[in-house]
Amino acid sequence: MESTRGKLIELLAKEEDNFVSGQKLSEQLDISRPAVWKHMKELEKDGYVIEAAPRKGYRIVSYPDKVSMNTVQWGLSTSWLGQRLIHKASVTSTQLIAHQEAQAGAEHGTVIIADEQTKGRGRLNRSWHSYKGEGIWMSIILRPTFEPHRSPQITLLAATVLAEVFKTYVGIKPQIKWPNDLLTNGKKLAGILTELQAEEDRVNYIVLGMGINVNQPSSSFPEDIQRKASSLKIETGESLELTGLIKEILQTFEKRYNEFNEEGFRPIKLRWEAFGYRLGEMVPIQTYQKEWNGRIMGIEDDGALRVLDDKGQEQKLYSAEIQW
Ligand code: BT5
Repeated sequence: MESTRGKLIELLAKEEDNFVSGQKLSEQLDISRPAVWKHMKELEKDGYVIEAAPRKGYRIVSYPDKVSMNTVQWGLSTSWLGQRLIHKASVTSTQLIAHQEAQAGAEHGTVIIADEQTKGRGRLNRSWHSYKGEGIWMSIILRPTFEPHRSPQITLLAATVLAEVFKTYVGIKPQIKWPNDLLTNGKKLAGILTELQAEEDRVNYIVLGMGINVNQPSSSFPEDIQRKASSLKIETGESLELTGLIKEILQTFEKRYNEFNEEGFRPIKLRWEAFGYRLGEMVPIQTYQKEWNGRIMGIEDDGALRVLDDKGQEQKLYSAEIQW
């Protein structure tokens, strides 16, 4: 974050519990001391608690637990993802805003986040419950240079990123149900929706939506999904700070997306398989034409699901609705 305010937060954050003098801040930021003071008042409005001590200077006592463009961008160590970030209190769907922004020319890596969605959507026009302030409802605009047929790999990439963050940052090991669900103990923690705007041989843009249940108690979920949905709080017993988690997801996503560009799908495939749900098990599969039983073997180098049917024949599934 290159703004004066961003630099100010970084200077204060570097010192942690120590005070930074108004003089030093004014010199380093090349602004007057009254201007420094004005910035502090603005930070307080965003939820930062600042201590100002005569002759010592300023320090940050606590960071806001409020998602905003500033609180997410502060300290975000990405180089392209989230450099432009739009935060809204309430929207119909972040996917919709992302499409509008992309059509108006928004750059690769633009992120749209909302506290609440009134018409959050899943695949096939299903709805996605997006409770105010209890989860991460976020869409990322990507402008990849690969061919359109590779875009389903983005869903798998996003799923492995969430799995990795849940494991290392939150401390729970989730499972990925192909292609877009993150589960724990069979319950859905997060879902991914990848929408594509493409011509025959060229992707105009991708809108990658992620819905992550973070701080809901189970009573938050409506009855129809209460048995099949969970949140990180339900799993860990603790509330999580949304901004920290958003940053971690964006940073990990950028790293893995860069790796995907340089090395292709293989590293994602290996990571995906480490989290694969019911790998090696026989499960009922419903494709458009028929219902059958198959053994989930893993994914192919192009992201298709590899399944052995009951005759031992290998099948590749690309877009089937799988019930298990
Ligand atoms: C998905 O669809 O899992 C994709 C969800 C993507 C949501 C994000 S939020 C940000 C962005 N903006 C949007 O409007 N959407 C994206 P699908 O696999 O079709 O699953 C939908 C099904 O999950 C529903 O039919 C319900 O059964 C269930 N469901 C709905 N809300 C849920 C929730 N909060 N937690 C768990 N399950 C839910």
